[in-house]
Amino acid sequence: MDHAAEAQRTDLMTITRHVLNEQSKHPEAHGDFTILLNHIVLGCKFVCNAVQKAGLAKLLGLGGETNVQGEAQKKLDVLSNEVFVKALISSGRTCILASEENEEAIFVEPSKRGRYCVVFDPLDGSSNIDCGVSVGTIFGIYMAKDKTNPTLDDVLQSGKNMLAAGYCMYGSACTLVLSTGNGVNGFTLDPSIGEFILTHPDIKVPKKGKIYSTNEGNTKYWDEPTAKYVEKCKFPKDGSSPKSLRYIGSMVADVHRTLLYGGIFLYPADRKNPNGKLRVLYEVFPMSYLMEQAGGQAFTGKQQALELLPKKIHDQSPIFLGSYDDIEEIKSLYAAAEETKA
Ligand code: AFP
Repeated sequence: MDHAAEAQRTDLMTITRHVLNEQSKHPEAHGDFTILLNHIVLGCKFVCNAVQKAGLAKLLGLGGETNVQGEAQKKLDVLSNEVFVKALISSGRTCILASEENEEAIFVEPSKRGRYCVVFDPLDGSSNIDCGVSVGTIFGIYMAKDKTNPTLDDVLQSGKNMLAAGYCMYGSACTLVLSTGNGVNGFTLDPSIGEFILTHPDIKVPKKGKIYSTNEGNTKYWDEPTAKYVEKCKFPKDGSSPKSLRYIGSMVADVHRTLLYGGIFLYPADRKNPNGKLRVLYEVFPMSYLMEQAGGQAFTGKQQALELLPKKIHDQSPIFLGSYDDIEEIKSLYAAAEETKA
């Protein structure tokens, strides 16, 4: 009998236990973050179940409303948003919420307010649901300056001030990846006990990867550094093998693969979208935070992604994130382009 394996099977590190362990390193902590996280986890379990049942429950199809980006909302987007908003408010630990699905930030009523601000995309990649592709929830957590008087500036902070970020991927397994500023850990939902169990401790993104991930259909709109970079991926001049292209079109799934296997995920600026497509608060920041915490980098084409200071809750930004060395390469191409301009 393999006693070590047996011990691991019976000594389960659940996500709550993990966060409580982290909390014990901060004697000043009151457990508020653990309570907040428990409510996020509840939302993830609910959405996971809803995504799996979507076809059966006839939840697929258009919800009849349009979100702030003018995209048709699926019923599951609406449902997921409602679940997260209600779970976050009922935690009693939040004061402002910014969701991809709500045009305006939500200010929690004073009697239910706590110190945290949560930015989130309840169901990212939802245009992929009809064909069963992995989708996910992305979230980031900040602290409000004054919970009794929260202002929009509390969610328009630089990504550097994020206290925690994560995503839950609803795929072949339900996987929650979390960082509270002390590395990145991955938890997989064990449906038999309804708990997220630590399955990917201390995730480190490989220093260099063999995969690039982008919507290459946009090539004709790209700027020169991006075009040059992708050309180098396909026709490397240093004798190395070309990189493989993998693109799902669902950020959580593309970033999850990048985190585990290495490489680069890019959604650059282009002539159609000069500010890129992906949203700073609830796509770019949480994923950049996770990538940096895992030893990788995140760059906008101009600066470190986490240094951005959003002006509006639905601001967009170009993004290049992934393995440290791969991001160094794109950074040097943008630096060279700047030098020729000067
Ligand atoms: P949806 O939520 O509308 O499916 O958009 C997904 C997304 O915001 C992000 O998850 C993808 O990385 C990106 O858009 C894909 O964009 P393209 O379809 O332009 O490649």
